[in-house]
Amino acid sequence: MYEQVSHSLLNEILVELKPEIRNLRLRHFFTRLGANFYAIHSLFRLLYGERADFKEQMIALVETLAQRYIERAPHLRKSDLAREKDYNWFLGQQWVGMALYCDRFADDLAGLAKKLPYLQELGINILHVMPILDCPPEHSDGGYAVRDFCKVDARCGTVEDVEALAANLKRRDMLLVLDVVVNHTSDEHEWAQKARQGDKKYRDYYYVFDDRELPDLYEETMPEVFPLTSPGNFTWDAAMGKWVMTVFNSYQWDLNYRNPAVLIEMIDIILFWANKGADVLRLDAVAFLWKKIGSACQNEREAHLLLQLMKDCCQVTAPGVLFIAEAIVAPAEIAKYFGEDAINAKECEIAYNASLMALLWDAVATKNANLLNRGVKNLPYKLERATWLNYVRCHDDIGLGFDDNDVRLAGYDPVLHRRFLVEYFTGKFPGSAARGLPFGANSKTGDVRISGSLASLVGLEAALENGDEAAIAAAINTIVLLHGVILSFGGIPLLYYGDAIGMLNSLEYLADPSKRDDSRWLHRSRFDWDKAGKRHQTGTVEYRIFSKLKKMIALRKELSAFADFDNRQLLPVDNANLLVFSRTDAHNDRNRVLVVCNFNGEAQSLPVATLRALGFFQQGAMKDLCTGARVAVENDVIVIPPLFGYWLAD
Ligand code: OTU
Repeated sequence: MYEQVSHSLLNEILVELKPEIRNLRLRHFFTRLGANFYAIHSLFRLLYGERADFKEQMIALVETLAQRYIERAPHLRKSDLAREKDYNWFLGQQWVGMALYCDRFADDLAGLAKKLPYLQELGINILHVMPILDCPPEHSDGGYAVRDFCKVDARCGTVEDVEALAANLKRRDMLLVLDVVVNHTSDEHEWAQKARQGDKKYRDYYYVFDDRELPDLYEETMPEVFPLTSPGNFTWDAAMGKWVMTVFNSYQWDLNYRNPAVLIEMIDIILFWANKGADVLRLDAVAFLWKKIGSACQNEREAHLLLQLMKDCCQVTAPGVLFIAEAIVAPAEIAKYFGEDAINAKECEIAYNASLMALLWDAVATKNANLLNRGVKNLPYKLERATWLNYVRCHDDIGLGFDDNDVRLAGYDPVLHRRFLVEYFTGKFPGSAARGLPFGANSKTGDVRISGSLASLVGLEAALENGDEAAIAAAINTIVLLHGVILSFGGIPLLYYGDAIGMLNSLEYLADPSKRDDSRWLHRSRFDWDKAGKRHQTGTVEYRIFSKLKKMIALRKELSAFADFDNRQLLPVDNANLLVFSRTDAHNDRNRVLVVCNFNGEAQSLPVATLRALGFFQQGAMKDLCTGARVAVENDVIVIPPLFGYWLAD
């Protein structure tokens, strides 16, 4: 029934399109529109079917898709066709990413282009340039409070610089990832300014209220994202004399997707950046897209429908472009951002694996893999043609988003255990050498998150201060171990810019009143190129970290078993200090790697009887691919050095 309805609607729309669109030769566009129209129409109808202007809005959407297709450069259309053909192209093991701030890593986009050889030296071939769009300097939230979605911040350069960077990366077989902040705008965005001036059209772009009646109802069930710096979810706008929904900072106005015009604007922006050469778009804060009184206003079904629509529309105009879902939510919810009710990913092809990230930090603090094993075992089922973005550290805080049930099964009380982790990483726990700071402490819920650079959190800063060589070695080993997991786990590893040279916390942000209260700036320092220079000096900390990561990255790219085709098997072992899993080449099951990680500060032994039954250690020994060392079985066990990971093969 709907199929007929959608088809006849498509016919009508095609007739009503602007003449300049109708007359152009858009063969691939119309094929893709035909293939996706049923889905687009059904989703659009579910969200906006009740509206009197439904058909006008559908036409506006199709025109947006067509306009952006017309403008899409020939080389991008060519790459779309190639990727449509080789549709699993991003699941291969050759991809390794890094996220960085353009202005903190290099000065600007032109300068960044000159630093690409550094990234290539390490083996990075996916570059996530964190937000570079125009933001009010004092109220930028690190680039996530956008004032103009089509203008690059003057400090970074111009849109042309982005295009030049994309072209440069392409020549190097590297991919460009850019952010699209889909959930909110800066309060200085033109839409917000117009809303403030009383323009009804733009007031409908946001959640604006005359009084507290509805805001109070929302507040009953909405959690707070930044309870310290921006408590509550609504802000009084004096100029307008009204309340505005501001889930994040008070200067970030939430967009109202109940209005289809907002969705069409955002799809237009997505396609604008696709046309500037982005290979992948990171959609920020996607869990928050739909607000509903009586709910937490996160992970709502409609948020998923919106993402499916964004994907289907992108499929029509720029099918080669992938989406990353940034949804830092409960483990069971994250995987839904690959697409609900689907077999193949129909929302975002890639999702931040925030669960693995948090579990790794638990293993660092407890020095065992007890909760890590449970969490990995219960990682939700992932769709085909979907992959995780595995990371140790990113620009945000570390949230302790474990499944409470897993925490209990691991033998801990959830509240006490989280308290322990916060005390551990802020260095308050006896014996802890971590140098983190709390972030977003919420006195009402007791929730606290953690800021700090990887190196400082694993004790490198303290160890260097104390000149304690054993502690320095342990910190370096921990950094390498954690990267060893994200490089072998299955998915795209994403490194954070200072971590490969062991960058420490920076307290510089405390001098800046606009940053002072946001401890996440502790780990967003200016990249230290002098320090990076030491990566070639044997024996330095920088050399010890960089050279090992470089080696592992190169190795990962050679191991077809590390491509992500749901080919990881978690192996239960008796020793709770160890995480053990196997990776098997999806096309050749004799091609296997056994990953064995020891999170404890003492050497651990692993009985091999069960592994032998699975076909490992048939020759009495296996080879550690990272070091080339032979790992022999003695007394029916192998020994794993402290804070060390093996990648074993026959
Ligand atoms: C994202 O963050 C960005 O990564 C943050 O840097 C921004 O401040 C924020 O959006 C607003 O744009 O929304 O889905 O705990 O983990 O705010 C998760 C803080 C997000 C972040 C959370 C996150």
